[in-house]
Amino acid sequence: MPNSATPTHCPYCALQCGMNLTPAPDGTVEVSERADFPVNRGALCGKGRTAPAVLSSRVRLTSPLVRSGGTLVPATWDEALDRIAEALSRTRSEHGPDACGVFGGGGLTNEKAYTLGKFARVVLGTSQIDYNGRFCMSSAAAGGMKAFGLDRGLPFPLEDIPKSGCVILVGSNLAETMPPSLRFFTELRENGGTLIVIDPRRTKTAEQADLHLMPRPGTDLALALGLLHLVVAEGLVDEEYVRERTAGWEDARAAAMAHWPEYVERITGVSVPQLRETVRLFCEPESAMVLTARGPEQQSKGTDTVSAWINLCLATGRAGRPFSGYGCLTGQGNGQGGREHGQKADQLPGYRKLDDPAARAHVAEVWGVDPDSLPGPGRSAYELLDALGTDIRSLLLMGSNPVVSAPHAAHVEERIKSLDFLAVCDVVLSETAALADVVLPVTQWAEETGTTTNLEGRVLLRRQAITPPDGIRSDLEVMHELADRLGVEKGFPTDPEEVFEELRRASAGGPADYSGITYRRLAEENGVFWPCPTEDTVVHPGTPRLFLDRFATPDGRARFVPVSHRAIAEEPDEEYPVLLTTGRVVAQYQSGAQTRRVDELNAAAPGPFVELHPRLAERLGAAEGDPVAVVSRRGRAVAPARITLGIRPDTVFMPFHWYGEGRANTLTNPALDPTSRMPEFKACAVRVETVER
Ligand SMILES: Nc1nc2c(c(=O)[nH]1)N[C@H]1C(S)=C(S)[C@@H](COP(=O)(O)OP(=O)(O)OC[C@H]3O[C@@H](n4cnc5c(=O)[nH]c(N)nc54)[C@H](O)[C@@H]3O)O[C@H]1N2
Ligand SMILES: Nc1nc2c(c(=O)[nH]1)N[C@H]1C(S)=C(S)[C@@H](COP(=O)(O)OP(=O)(O)OC[C@H]3O[C@@H](n4cnc5c(=O)[nH]c(N)nc54)[C@H](O)[C@@H]3O)O[C@H]1N2
Ligand code: SF4
Ligand SMILES: [Mo]
Repeated sequence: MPNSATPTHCPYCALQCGMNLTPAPDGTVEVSERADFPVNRGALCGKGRTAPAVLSSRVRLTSPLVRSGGTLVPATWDEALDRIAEALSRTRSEHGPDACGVFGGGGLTNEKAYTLGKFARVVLGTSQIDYNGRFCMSSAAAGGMKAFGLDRGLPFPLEDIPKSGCVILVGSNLAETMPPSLRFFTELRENGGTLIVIDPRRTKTAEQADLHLMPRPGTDLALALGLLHLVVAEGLVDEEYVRERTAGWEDARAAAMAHWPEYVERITGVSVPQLRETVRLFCEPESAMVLTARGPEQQSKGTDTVSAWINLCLATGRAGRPFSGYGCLTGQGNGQGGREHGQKADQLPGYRKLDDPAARAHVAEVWGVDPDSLPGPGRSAYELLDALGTDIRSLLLMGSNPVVSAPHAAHVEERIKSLDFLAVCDVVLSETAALADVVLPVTQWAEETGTTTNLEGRVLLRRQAITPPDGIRSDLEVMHELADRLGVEKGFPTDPEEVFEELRRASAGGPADYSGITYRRLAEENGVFWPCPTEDTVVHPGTPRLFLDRFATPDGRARFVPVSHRAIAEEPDEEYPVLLTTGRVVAQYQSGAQTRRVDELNAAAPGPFVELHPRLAERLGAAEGDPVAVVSRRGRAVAPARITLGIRPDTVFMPFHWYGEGRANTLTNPALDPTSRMPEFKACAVRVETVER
């Protein structure tokens, strides 16, 4: 490996900030500014700056581990791989292929996600594969597909944001979750545009807003419908646009008209004057955007909620036009690419559908298998985890730590413990890996090359910058070895570029067409936006902006979807009178498996807490820092009180990055959205109590 700086991208979130990495003689890696990448122009958050720490031998796994007499002990690669292959074959012969489960992650590169989907269907022959992206942006994906016929998080580059007239940010705390992106919103305001933030908490992001609405958690659907009602009542519908570029307006209009502003005020707690002000700020400028993140999406009605926000954009002519549109701020490093190439239960590469005969035929040909041998769609992530130990007897897990991050986590932990066999590939011994029968230590990020697709749909080359320690293999090598042991000798290359070449062919002609993208182009250009088909005579430039001429539906028109307000799955009552919502803090990432192992990040965010309003704290008799218990129908969690005026008095907030007694997901409700199968992470009923210590 060279000792000079390698330009690459961050391992963590969907911004995929550009950075330079230089190995130092003492074995550490220096992170330095890479100003040529337009998303972050050199800026990094603390997680990106400290990312190499996770790869140091002090914290990472360096040898395969196998369970022996109840404990995990070091083993050779052959021993560990043989055990996995034997367990999977035994499960398959005793219980059938669908008794083997596979669980992936949106942090895996495109090459890994693609190979994992192929491994499940071709080697194991199982339909039971899904991934943690189901917990992430699946509601936005479903809403985007319904309306536009295509799901790409943002249909425009982030650089368009400052040129818009108004942006409504619904349930995103990007000042903490994507800090370098805050600049685009600051520039928006400097250019005279307005920023509206909708969040039950006064977050660092909300502090930047011209207008901050603080709805009750779980009521974004009603809020969006109330705004659309006002748009109609005030004669602000763009009739010509609706006529020419959309279908289905009448039904959506009728549904919205039932949501009177006063009724919406009662549901959401957002006053009618604030609703009117929002409509004014959104409709006055020539262009405007709505961006959603996990706040409104992680609800058991997340898909309908996204549809309601899209309806608002369509009625006002704010989609498929310059500096206007609906977008979802995807979360994980490869949250976008990870949902396109086949690790999702119902999907084949190129964002093709597993139940579409033409898609099956195309992909089966690339894979050199009979289309009829491909299994059908399987269960969604939570349903899959819930079936562990019953229908699903063995699980291969790569790129997720569900013992911390899944809803109703104590139950999920029990399900995992009841498996006949669990194999986990990870960089560190996560809480889930600690339960495994075999743990494989794999290379990650700077130790290997691969592509990711950021939240803008920009495909990027993440280059290898350092040499991995001895004794570690890549996920691609693991799948190659397992395939070989399970009787499939060909079709599982270990070279990422070779995998990408196959992915190009598999995605060709699909909605997420990568066929015109090569590693060489990615190295020369600063990423390429999909769709990027192969063209005979010219090089396709990629597609930074979607829908400007037509939407991706058969007739080119966007679809309104009529939706109506409904309650959250578990409304507060006498026994559980408070609402719990959950989310993130800037210094920790997801289940914390990686960031809890970095000293600087731990010093900044050492543990869980319960954010609550002074009025609620006073009623409880809790002072700042006192341990408080939060109890739901699923369990009890304890963490110190953090008292703030920046939260609704009827709501408490917990970040979900920790295991143990402060694990937020002990409490959360696995009620699923009927379309996206997204769990209701953002609202459940709890009671809060003081704890004697
Ligand atoms: N530091 C850090 N950054 C991350 C991550 C991380 O774990 N840590 N994870 C990455 C990933 S995978 C993702 S998905 C993104 C997530 O990025 P965000 O969506 O910004 O993160 P969250 O904190 O989950 O939720 C955002 C906000 O939603 C609000 N909220 C809660 N309930 C509701 C509600 O009912 N309605 C509305 N409108 N808002 C509500 C919360 O108060 C919170 O401020 O972040 C990415 N970046
Ligand atoms: N209460 C609550 N729960 C939530 C959420 C919430 O807002 N509230 N948000 C949900 C969301 S949006 C998400 S995305 C999930 C995320 O939650 P998880 O799915 O648990 O995600 P991570 O913690 O990122 O776990 C990734 C694991 O893969 C490992 N890893 C990293 N890179 C690689 C690799 O290349 N190969 C392999 N084999 N392993 C690798 C890491 O070390 C880590 O152990 O949590 C969800 N859970
Ligand atoms: S904002 Fe996201 S991509 Fe950028 S440095 Fe931080 S974690 Fe990495
Ligand atoms: Mo996510």
